[in-house]
Amino acid sequence: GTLGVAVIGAGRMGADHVRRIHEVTSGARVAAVVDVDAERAKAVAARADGAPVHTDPVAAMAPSDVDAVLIASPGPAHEATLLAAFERGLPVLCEKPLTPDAAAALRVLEAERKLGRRRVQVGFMRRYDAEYVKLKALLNTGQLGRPLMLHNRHRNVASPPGWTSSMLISDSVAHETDVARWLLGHEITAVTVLRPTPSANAPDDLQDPQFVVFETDGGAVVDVEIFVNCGFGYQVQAEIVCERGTARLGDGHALVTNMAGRWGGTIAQDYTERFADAYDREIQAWVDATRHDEVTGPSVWDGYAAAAVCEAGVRALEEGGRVEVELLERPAMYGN
Ligand code: ISE
Repeated sequence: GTLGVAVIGAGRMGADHVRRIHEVTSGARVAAVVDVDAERAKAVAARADGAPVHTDPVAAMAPSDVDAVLIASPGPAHEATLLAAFERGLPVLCEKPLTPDAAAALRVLEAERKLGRRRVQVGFMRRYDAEYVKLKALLNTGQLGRPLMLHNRHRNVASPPGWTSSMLISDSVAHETDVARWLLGHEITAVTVLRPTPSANAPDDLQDPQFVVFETDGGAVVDVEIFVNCGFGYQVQAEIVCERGTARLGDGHALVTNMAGRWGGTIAQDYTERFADAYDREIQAWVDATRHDEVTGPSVWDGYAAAAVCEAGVRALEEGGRVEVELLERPAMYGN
């Protein structure tokens, strides 16, 4: 039968996934919608044939028609929900960040290791974006030669209320930690953060933009411009520089128009738009694998590595200078 998914968290991402599972994904149905705000959960569930609503994730996992859990609550709530899902033997898709810090990620990793098998796919959706997939495939052919540098630009229109300077790293640059590790096949060993004078359009006291530099164990250097109040659009761009050539994505000139003496295109305004196809493929891949009792995609190890890099990044932001990343040895269960 179809996979009954309890969606935990009915905020922007949770609501989008409920819509997706209901309308786009095949082989899955929304079995529950959970939010601390019951009204919000109800409103979102109404768009999925009025799926059952809960305020407690653990209660939502109990019914026998719940086969899997999609966690889209705020990062600090992930750990408890993950551990509860493990106890019930339920497979999980967990939105990024897996956890806010490396110590919590390690606890999740230890708990999954005790199960003796992977149960979690982490929501690093860029790995499912058509352009990133093509770039990864090109790198795998070896035609470009050895990667030397990866330049990234990551821009949001505006930061949500209450956004802090460290969240630019732990919430936004988290994506580039994963992209860099995945594209290069390296671990990140050190982080440095430079701080341009903040934009006048950023909220008071927010260090925005930031310029983040990673060093990797394969000798590559990665830079990330993170700018979350750029005002004009949602942009994610990357250029990899290799020994025999370069490749670049995210220029977004899929549709070019000519009108009134100008040529141009449009810029997406947020991630649910820019990465809509990636999210569709990500959730479909998770549902397909889960129905075959398999787990694919970004792992708890990847979530842990991202958390460790981001933690070093936040220290580099706050204290200045270069901060090294301390990673455990990768357990065999997570491949190499
Ligand atoms: C948000 O949580 C995301 O995951 C988006 O992809 C990212 O662009 C944004 O900066 C984050 O806040």
